[in-house]
Amino acid sequence: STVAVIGLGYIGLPTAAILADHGVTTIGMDVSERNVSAVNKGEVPFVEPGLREVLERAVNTGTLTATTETPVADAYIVAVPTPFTDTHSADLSYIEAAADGIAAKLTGGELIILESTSPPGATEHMAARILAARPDLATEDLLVAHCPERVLPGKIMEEMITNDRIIGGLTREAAEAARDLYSAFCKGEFLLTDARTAEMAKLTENSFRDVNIAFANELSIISDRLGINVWELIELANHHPRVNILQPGPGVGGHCIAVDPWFIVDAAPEQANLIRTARQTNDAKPEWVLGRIEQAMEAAGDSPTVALLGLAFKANIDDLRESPSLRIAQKLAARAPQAKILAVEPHVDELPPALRDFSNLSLSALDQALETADVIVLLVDHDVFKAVPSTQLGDATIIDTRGIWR
Ligand code: SAJ
Repeated sequence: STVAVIGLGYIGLPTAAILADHGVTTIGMDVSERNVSAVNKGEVPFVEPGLREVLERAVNTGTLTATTETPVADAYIVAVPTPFTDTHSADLSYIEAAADGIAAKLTGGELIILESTSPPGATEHMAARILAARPDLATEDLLVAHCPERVLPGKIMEEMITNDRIIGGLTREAAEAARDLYSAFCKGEFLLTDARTAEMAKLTENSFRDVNIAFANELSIISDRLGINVWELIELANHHPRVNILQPGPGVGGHCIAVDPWFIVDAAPEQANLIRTARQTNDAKPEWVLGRIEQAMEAAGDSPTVALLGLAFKANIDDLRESPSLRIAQKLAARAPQAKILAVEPHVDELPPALRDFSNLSLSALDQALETADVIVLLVDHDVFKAVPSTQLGDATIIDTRGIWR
């Protein structure tokens, strides 16, 4: 039997590669011609440790091929983006486009799995859209399930195999069929439920983390005001057997935790108060950091040199999506034309589009930035930054938003 994976991004590509590497005939589909030809050559268009080896193997043995057309298959895994709109509601247009492509290929009896993070009701919506396009098929002709992906970027190849999987079927039969598909490679536990609960479970996990990071971020602002070292504070409190506070930072980034809680807020706006406030707290953190940087710059004189260490949304990856560090760099460059801003991001070769138009900002090597900066701002806890000895920081003013140099 053949599995088609629709969308070859951060989730779809590893899923397709791992499936194929476990002997399943897999066809990857993506609208991007460039992605498809890269994949067919065994090349990974983004950084994810361990993916390249598995992809190469799958392509070389011929179990994985990629195409820009939705293929005929026995099972479909939809792993397309679900971004949010300006009003913080989910944009389902990519899911709808995938559904339309799949609908045209069905003969009846296929399994269709939605993996994309989705607001409650999206799986039902996808099934209804397919059936509307194919009035010749009956509801019982399709097996539809929602199996949210919960792997951690940077550890995807490991977690995709070891994580437990939530499997929400529109019917019990659909859930069981999805479980059988994932058992080709997944060693975790399979947790069968209905589609709506599965959708909400995924959103809940990321909201849990967002709320807890918001708590840490609020503590860091309170501690700053009270003259307390927040890192020491949290370390001490975490010695309590039932306390486990997360780490403050410059804000929350990525395409998941900074987005998913809004889907809950959008689905229940009157009730989701804590979840909304956490989102706002984390979204406000970059502005607070900017305030600290501006203070330090003022103290450093008329045309200070500022080193910004890290642009990615978290440690040891090259992903800049929704990155608070990127936002801080962009705002600082716009607001401080008199300053010389050196952005250090060892995981990228060139400035991202958002930073290209500023004459006062350039990409810099780490050593050079540390040598010349009056103000050093640590934004991402990359290992290369952790390894910097304190002697190399000289007498610059240090703003360490991740607490790695305390
Ligand atoms: N962050 C902090 N303090 C912390 C932890 C994280 O400020 O103590 C920040 C990070 O720097 C980053 C953001 O939060 O900007 C998110 O990073 P993350 O490592 O917490 O999570 P993601 O976005 O890489 O992946 C999350 C994971 N979800 C959970 O841990 C509940 C992952 O398992 C999901 O698969 C992924 O979202 C997803 O795709 O939904």
